[in-house]
Amino acid sequence: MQNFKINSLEEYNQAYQKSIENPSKFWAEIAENFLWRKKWHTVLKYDWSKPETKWFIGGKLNITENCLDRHLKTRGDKTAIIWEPNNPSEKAQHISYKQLHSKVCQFANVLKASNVGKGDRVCIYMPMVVELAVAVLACARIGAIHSVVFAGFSATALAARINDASCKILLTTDGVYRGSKLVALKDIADEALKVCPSIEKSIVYQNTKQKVDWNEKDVWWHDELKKVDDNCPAEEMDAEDMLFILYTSGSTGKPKGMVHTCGGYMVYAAYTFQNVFQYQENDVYWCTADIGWVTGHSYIIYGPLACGATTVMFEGIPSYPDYGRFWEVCEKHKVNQFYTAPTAIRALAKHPTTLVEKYNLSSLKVLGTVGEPINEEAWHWYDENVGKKNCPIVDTWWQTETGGMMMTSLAGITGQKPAFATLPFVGIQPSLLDDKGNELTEDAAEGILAINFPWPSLARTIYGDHERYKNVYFSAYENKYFPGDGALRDENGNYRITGRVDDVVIVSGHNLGTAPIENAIDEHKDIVECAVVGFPHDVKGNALCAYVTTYDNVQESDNLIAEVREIVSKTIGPIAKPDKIIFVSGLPKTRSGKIMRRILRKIASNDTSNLGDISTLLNPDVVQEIIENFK
Ligand code: 6R9
Repeated sequence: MQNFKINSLEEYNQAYQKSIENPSKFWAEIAENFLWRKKWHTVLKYDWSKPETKWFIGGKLNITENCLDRHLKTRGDKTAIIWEPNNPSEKAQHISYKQLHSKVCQFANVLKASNVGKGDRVCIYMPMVVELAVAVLACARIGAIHSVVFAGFSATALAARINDASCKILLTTDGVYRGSKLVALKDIADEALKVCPSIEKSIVYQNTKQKVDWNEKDVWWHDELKKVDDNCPAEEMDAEDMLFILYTSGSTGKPKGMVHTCGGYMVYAAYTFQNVFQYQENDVYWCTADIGWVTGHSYIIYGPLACGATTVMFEGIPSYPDYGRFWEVCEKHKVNQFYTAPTAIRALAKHPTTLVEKYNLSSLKVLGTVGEPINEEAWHWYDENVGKKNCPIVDTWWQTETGGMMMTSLAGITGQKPAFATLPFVGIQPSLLDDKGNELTEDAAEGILAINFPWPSLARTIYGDHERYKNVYFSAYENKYFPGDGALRDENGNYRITGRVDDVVIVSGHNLGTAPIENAIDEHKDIVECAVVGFPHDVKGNALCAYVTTYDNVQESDNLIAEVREIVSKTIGPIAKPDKIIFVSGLPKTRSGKIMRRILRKIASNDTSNLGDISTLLNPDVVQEIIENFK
């Protein structure tokens, strides 16, 4: 275990102070806890007018030596990954650090034999099987750059990502089970590869053993493994060499390939993991995200493994075979830290609590959430039913671009406040700005969130488009990173994320963040979740429209509409009362569970001619229904 654990509020305050007063000295001390082939000569150099950020300059390392090799002596037989299958009647797998090391080295040799070397891009389009983690680490082992594409994406989305990075190899599987559904993943990959000339080979892992078409470039994973051994020395990487590309969609335009580098990313992912979750040596940690998202990269693979943790990888979904599955898995593997998304919590809270009570959750010590603002009702449900009011909840605000958690409490160390991400993590210097970019210096304030100083895991560029990187993140305000979120700060310095800045609606001259309004509506006992958007209004400039989903047995009535308006009026003020309240059976969501307000805005504005690409939605069918309901 590294020697950088923060054990008390006082230690957090000291670490924070130090990280602000002398960032280079502070991060150098943290970085000492890792295995470097060669030490850096300069800790940090940055110029955000270019923008350019470099950490641990001159340092040489390989992240897999930090995640695997260095644990072999002390934790060789410790379980690195617990793999829990989609089907609960199948057996879970426990993969030790030794076994994982061997698997990674062997597959790294397969990549090498396939003519993949340092700097080559490898696209990984695989479901949550152990081999996905192996593939990611095998790339890192030889210095190839992995680009994981979520296995729920369409052929068009996959092809666009492969082509953007000119990937040389595709790693995929024959099929995948999602709940009771069997998805022919290779068919989708085949479709994509028709328009991907850079791909030389497609290595197919046999997962479901379903029948597949076979093409010239295809080889079986298991056949390739037979040709190589498991001896593969790690490639020496520069701290600033690329580790991976991960695409994030943003609200408009083509997906951005965020580039993360080896040294800073590793240091920050591990340091946040250790301290936010307060991980202890024999704990079992479970993050329910898919490795296709940044949360899976940083907090299923790299962060936990760099800390020698036991990390659970779940192949299934929260609703299969029923809505008690998460808790069944927590009981089965005696999970200590559990990290999930508000969308999952709200979906689970819709079902009887007997599904939670059925299981023994006494192993749980820490709960976490990420991905969206969590509304207070969901927060309390999580706290009471899952944590039994005995587990601190870490509400972690961060982004694909930031590589690691930015604003969060440290479990049991710093305080918590429902719906607040709370404090900046060590080394993070946030500020709130008004529309003109002036810093709001009062203790309590609300505005646009910006970050004033670099931290080690900031994405260094957008692959192939540095200009866009500059425009999106560093042009809005001079010398500041602009994450695109709004926030408010209470008098104790706790931050609450109020939603994407694009979602701020100006009603009769008042700036209204959508998250607090949604939070108020969600408080109503009949409402499961909601999304609030603005639409043009003759008098007010903009008015608000709330799309709401209700519990199954609830009658949609004028009374309910009045109550919803009243609850907003009471909590936020009459100005925030929605003009329109539309009942829907579901909200359009991205595959990672984020509500697509862009689509809802268009519908509310009666502008449904061009809704953009809705094929990547989790539930595209719901869009037509909402349009119908709106009329
Ligand atoms: C890690 C991840 C980033 C955006 C981010 C913000 C929203 C994430 C949040 C949160 C409020 C939290 N977000 N965590 N909002 N509270 N705890 O989700 O990355 O997929 O890139 O999304 O998600 O709006 O800007 P990514």
